[in-house]
Order: sequence, then structure tokens, then C-alpha cells
Amino acid sequence: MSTATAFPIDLDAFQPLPLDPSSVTLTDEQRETLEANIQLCRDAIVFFTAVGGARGVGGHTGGAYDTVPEVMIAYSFMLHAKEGGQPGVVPIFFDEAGHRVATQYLMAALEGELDYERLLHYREFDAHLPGHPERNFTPGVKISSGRLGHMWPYANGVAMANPDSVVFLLGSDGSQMEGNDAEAARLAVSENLNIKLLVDDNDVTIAGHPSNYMKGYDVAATLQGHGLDVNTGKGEDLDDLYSRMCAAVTSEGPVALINKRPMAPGIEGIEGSTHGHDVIPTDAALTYLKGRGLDEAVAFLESVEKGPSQPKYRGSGDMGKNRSLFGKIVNELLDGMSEEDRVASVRVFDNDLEGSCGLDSIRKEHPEVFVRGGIMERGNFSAAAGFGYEEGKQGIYATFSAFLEMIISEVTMARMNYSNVLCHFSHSGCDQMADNSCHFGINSLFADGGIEELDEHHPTRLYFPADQHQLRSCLNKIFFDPGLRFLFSNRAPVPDLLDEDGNLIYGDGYEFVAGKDDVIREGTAGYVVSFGETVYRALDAVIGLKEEGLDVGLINKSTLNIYDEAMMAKLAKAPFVMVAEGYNVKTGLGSRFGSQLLKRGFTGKYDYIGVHREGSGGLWQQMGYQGLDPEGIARSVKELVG
Ligand SMILES: Cc1ncc(C[n+]2csc(CCOP(=O)(O)OP(=O)(O)O)c2C)c(N)n1
Repeated sequence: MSTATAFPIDLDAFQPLPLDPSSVTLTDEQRETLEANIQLCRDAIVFFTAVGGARGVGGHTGGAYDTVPEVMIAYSFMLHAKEGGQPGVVPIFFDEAGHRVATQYLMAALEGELDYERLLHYREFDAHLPGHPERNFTPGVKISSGRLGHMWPYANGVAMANPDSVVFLLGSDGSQMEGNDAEAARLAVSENLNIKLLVDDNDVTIAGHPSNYMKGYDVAATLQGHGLDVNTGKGEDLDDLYSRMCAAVTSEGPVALINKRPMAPGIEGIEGSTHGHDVIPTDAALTYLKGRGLDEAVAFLESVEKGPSQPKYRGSGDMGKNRSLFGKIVNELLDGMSEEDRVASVRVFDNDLEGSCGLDSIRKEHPEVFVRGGIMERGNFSAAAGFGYEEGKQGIYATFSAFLEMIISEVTMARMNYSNVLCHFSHSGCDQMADNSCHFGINSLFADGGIEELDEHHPTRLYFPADQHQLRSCLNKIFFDPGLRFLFSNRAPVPDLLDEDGNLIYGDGYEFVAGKDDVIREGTAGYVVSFGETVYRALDAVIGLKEEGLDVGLINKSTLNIYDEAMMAKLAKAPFVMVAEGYNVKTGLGSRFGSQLLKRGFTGKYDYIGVHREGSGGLWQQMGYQGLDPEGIARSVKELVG
């Protein structure tokens, strides 16, 4: 974390403004104060999220910026309640779109729980300001959020536990696509919960404008259909927003205020565009801050340097970005089919993450098989599985590995229906996950929960190639296989694995064989077993250990759920085996591999390392924080060897 400097926007200018919602009209003075607070907060959000962007740790600007007016009014009601005014209000900004975490950090700072200067370290490694809010992790942050569709149902329970108070839920048109929200709406209505939704209906999600890609989707009509009291208005009309919020708060039961506005109103260059969803580009932020006359903030932003980049590792070559490559390789395979065949036998389901999972290239090259599914992981997975109901047809499905946890039940039913699905789960593990713990994809072996006998009839396979060449060969090999195929990749690029002579291990002539483990380095002292982004780090560790005289070998286990009997026989004779992985130590490969070795007569020493700590923010540093960088892996090997 870089050293503290004073926050260059005067946050002390913020004026706490308790407002009594029984007065539905703002006085001129109240309006002036409210407007000044809104402007100040929007300036601060643009500034410190842009600092994160300039440092290379990313972030989100538009969503938090959008919702400032309703956050400010809700805060005024909270202050009024705190002074004993009615109605009571739970003083927490439940936000179902956790990427708008800038709101949480800013409010924590304004409430005096977080030094203003800390905001300059948004999303930095070890700064405790990760990409999504985590309760008890950042001072003043009272909720954990980040998986869309998970917060409204939760806030319903909070409303039940606080029957005398209003609960605010910041909503978004993206979150509202999740099926969970439909369930939450029904419960809120049937139990007449005193929950007030403030939905930022900006018609922007990651992959586009819902009004374009999700025809028929209408947040207000949907919620009305569930029986909510719904009121639609313009989010940027402050007097109107205020009186609508007063009416919502002073009436009993659930109310949804749908606040229409373009994404990032007033920010030149990103207003109304999907680019507003992510972190604001530095030049757009500079234009904005200059326009606001915030010279110190401009000077600070201009001085920000990119964070340290990842070190180079021994045994590693050129970098490949497997998550993007996925779409390109699928395109090549689709190119090899007639259009008629493609349309009849393949359907590709996006979950609004498109480019992040490499699906953008498929949409561009093969729109005829592409479904822009919106943010509906469970339903889209089942649709992909249903498309692959018949032999010779398959659904292709992609999202982040973290959200694999959401679809386990759907996977079970797909398996029992003998479906054919190729699933690409990108952003596995914790590498480069500034989004932090809620976005860690570490429980992926849950996908292997089928009953053994059923698996024999209809396979479930989990593959995690270690570099771009292995991915290419793997995908070509498994594309037309029946069953459920889970293919994992990382957010971070991975380098090519090299042999002792500096040649590609998975270069020309390599052919992927499902279920076969590969020796990356031979060793007499024992073996590290690894996969994915951990292999090249383990390779560096193994090279170093050999140099120190400990002849450790390395195995790449790219098929996660088949035991390669030849390799298991070899490992069963080894003096030690240590699994090093980017998955959860509680549920990962290491938690089962030792039993498999024992079954095969292993008498050596065994250990396994993986993700075991709450995330630390930042990028590649996440791996070292978990003890999964070369130093950490080498240390664990030495501890095991004794
Ligand atoms: C369950 C889940 N699926 C997908 C994502 C990835 N994701 C983060 S934000 C986002 C789009 C959100 O759109 P919206 O909530 O309307 O936010 P805005 O664009 O207005 O900031 C997606 C798909 C996620 N965080 N959680």
C-alpha cells in the first residue's frame, strides 16, 4: 500500500442534514444543502474510483455515482431517525449491487469510521478496501455484498428482525434480473415487509443495455406483477425524488421506487454508456474534475502510477489469456460446422459477462447461436442444459467461477437428464481478484457432485488447463464429448510452461488426453501436484528447490476429477506429495487427493495448500497472500519434508 497523502477534495464540507419525511417538500435551504452534498459525494466517487483505475486495480464508478441522490436522502432520513424522529430507519445501506462499494466506503468515511485518506487506496493490495463490501473487514462497512440477487432476500429478513423500522435496499436493473429477486418480492409482499427499494434503472449492465438485449424486461411491471407498490420517476429530479421517497417511507409495507436516469449523468464521455459501469477512464475523470475546478484532485490523479506488476517466474514463457482464448477457439470449432449444423446443435448462453469470459468474440462471429441471457445464472444454465437434452446437441455456458456455487442444484438435474453442456468458468481461484472474497472461484469441485454410477453412464468432467497451448488442445479434444464438461480459466493471464531446455511443454505435437496427468518436472524427493494458475508458480518453486538440493518434482493435474492410475501408482511410491492449488483448502483437490493416495498404498508425507484466508484486495498479490506464490509453495514443501 502506498503512503498516505491528504484527500484532495474537502470532505469536511459535507453537511449532515436530518430530514423529516413527513414534510414532503424541501425548503430552498434544504435543497441547496442536499445538492451540495450530492455534488461533493459524486466528485469524491469519480475521483477515488479513478485513482483505483489509474493504479491498475480497476473498480466501478457509474453505479455508485448514479445512486448518490437517493443515498443522500436516505441518509437524511437515517439521521432524522437517529435523533428520535419517526419513522425508525435501519442505518445501513443494503446494496444488492455490491460493485457500488464506493458508496459504502464514502459513507464510512463521512461517518468518521474511515480516514478520508484511506479512500486513496481503493482496491489496493492489503488496503482493506476491496472491490466489494465485506462486513467486519473495512471499518464502517456493515454489509457484505457482491453477488447480484443475493441482497434483497437477505434484507427481507433484516426487515422482519426490525419490524419498527424502515429498511432501505439499493437496487439496480441488473440485480433485478436474478430469479432470487422474484422470490424476495413475493415474500416482501406476502409478509408486508417495511422494505423500500430504490432501484437505479439506468438501462446499463456489463454487456449492454437491457432494453436492447432483454426485450420485454421491465423492472416496474415485474415488481407490480408481484404486488409491490411501485412508483417510477426521474432519479435526477431532486424535489420529485425527495417527495417520492417521503411517501415511500411514511407508508406501510414494501414499496419500489424505480429511478430512471442515464448511467453516470453529467459525466462527459461515459454518460448513458456501458463504459460507465466500470471504472471511469483516467482521461474522462480528469476532464470531469477539471470541469469541477478540483485542481488538487486533478494533480493527484495525474501523479498516480500503475501498481507494481507481477514478477517473472522461472520455467515460464509468453503469456496467454485463456479466458479470452476460449471464445476464439470455440469460434474456430464453429467455423468448421455448416450454419445449419451450428444452429441445430449449439447454443451459447451468456450471463452478462461476455468479454470477461471470452464470449464477446462468439457473439460477433456467430450471433446465430448466441443468446444474451442477462444476469440469470441459474435459469440460463438450465436452458443450456435443456438445449443439450438430445445426443448431438450441446449448450455452451459461461460465467465467473464464483457463481458456480449458484447452480449446483441445476447441475444435478442436468446430469440426471443426461444433458450435454460445455461450461466455461473463468475467474477461477483468487489470482488478480481485486473484486475479492465474494468473487473467489474456489469451490468448483462442487460441480463434481454426481453419483458415481450415474457418472459412469454420463460423464461429468472438470478441466483446468495450465497454459494457452494446453487449453487449445483440451478444448479441441472435449468440444464434441457428451456430458457435462466444466472448463476453468483465470482472470489473470498464464504463461506458457517450459521444459528444462526452455521449450514449450504443450507445444507442437502435444495432444490433450482427458484424465491424464503430466510430469512437468521429475523429482526423487517427492512431488507437488497442481493445476491452473498455480502450476507455473509451483514450477518456479520446484526449480528453486532443486537448485537448493531438494529434488522435488511437479505434476500438472489438468483433469481435476479423474485419477490417472499410472500417475497415482507413481505418486503412491513418492516420499511426499503436496497439492498446491488456487481452490479452497476445505473443498479443493487437496481435500480429497490424500485419501486417493492412501487407497493406492501411499505411506509418505502429505499436505495440501490453497485458499484459506479472506482476500487481501489487489491483483497477483492475492496468491502470495494465500501462500501460493513460489516462496509460499517452497516454504510449505520444506515444512512438509521437515
Ligand atoms: C450473481 C452475479 N452475477 C454476475 C455478476 C457480475 N456483474 C457484476 S455487476 C454486473 C452488471 C450489473 O448491472 P447493474 O446492477 O444494473 O449495475 P450498473 O451497471 O448500473 O452499475 C454483473 C453482471 C455478479 N456480481 N453477481
